[in-house]
Amino acid sequence: MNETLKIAVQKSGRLYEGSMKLLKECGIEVSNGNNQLRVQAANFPIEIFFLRDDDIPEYVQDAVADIGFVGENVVREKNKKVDQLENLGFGKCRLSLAIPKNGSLQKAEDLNGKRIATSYPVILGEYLREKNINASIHEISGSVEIAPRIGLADAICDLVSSGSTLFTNELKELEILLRSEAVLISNNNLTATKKMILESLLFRIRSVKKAKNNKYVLLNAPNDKLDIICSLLPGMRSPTILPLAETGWSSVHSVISESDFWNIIEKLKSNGAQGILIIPIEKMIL
Ligand code: PRT
Ligand code: ZN
Repeated sequence: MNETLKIAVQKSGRLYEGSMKLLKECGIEVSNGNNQLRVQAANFPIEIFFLRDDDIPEYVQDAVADIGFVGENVVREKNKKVDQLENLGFGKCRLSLAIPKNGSLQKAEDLNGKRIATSYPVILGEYLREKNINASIHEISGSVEIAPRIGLADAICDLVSSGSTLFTNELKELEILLRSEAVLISNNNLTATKKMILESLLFRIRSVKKAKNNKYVLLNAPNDKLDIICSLLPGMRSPTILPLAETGWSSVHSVISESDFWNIIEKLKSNGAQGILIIPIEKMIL
């Protein structure tokens, strides 16, 4: 039988959708209809294992799976011997210290002698040692945010995304310990064939990510403004310029990065560009 790359993905939870969507965008067809534990992709040599996110780093370290999609927060907390190869652009959150909104605690140093509830004792322990803060860590596995209200802890260290959980529990963020998103981790002893499959998968993932970070822009410009407009549009090489039926006007096509988007659009408009169309890019191969 030909070798396949075994990939561990969260079975259900916040990373499931993003992981499956990314594989789909990479052109990998998977059916997980019957809620199977493992499934073979139809058109790419990978086999997907659906697991609890906490177990993924260990399974990848022990070569039960070859690679995995998992939150960087879990990778850091579990501290297994795996290679972290690529940020995946979803599952974004931060691991933060939070304190009661109207309590006596004001700053990190006030946590000396206090109790902090968390599911991340390793990362929190490192932080406290580094800052020379002598607080006790209470490890709990869920609903960390209620710990101060029920008198179990004075502060918490938990994942935050929108901040609404902190808000409804009358807590406020004090400090960010880690910014996290889903990452691709790999066993560090893959066979040559598995490495080749991984390279091919990484190439697809990077093409999808690049496309998401860029937009295709089409606009009309008076010919006497083409120089200035083209200088605002670096593109993949240089912009494409095509004459319009109306004399004295051209159509300009290019690619701009999401981060520059609003800034550039304003400048294009003020330099005479009209009929600007912004189109999402599906894949981008450089
Ligand atoms: O069953 P399994 O063990 O696989 O899942 P799980 O329940 O341990 O994990 P899950 O699905 O909750 O989270 C999986 C991963 O998603 C985490 O390890 C993070 O990498 C990522 N992630 C992104 C988050 C959040 N955002 C997030 N907001 N994980 C958890 N939360 C929780 C947080 O713990 C808190 O309870 O959401 C609440 C805060 O959210 P906001 O929006 O109110 O701030
Ligand atoms: Zn978990």
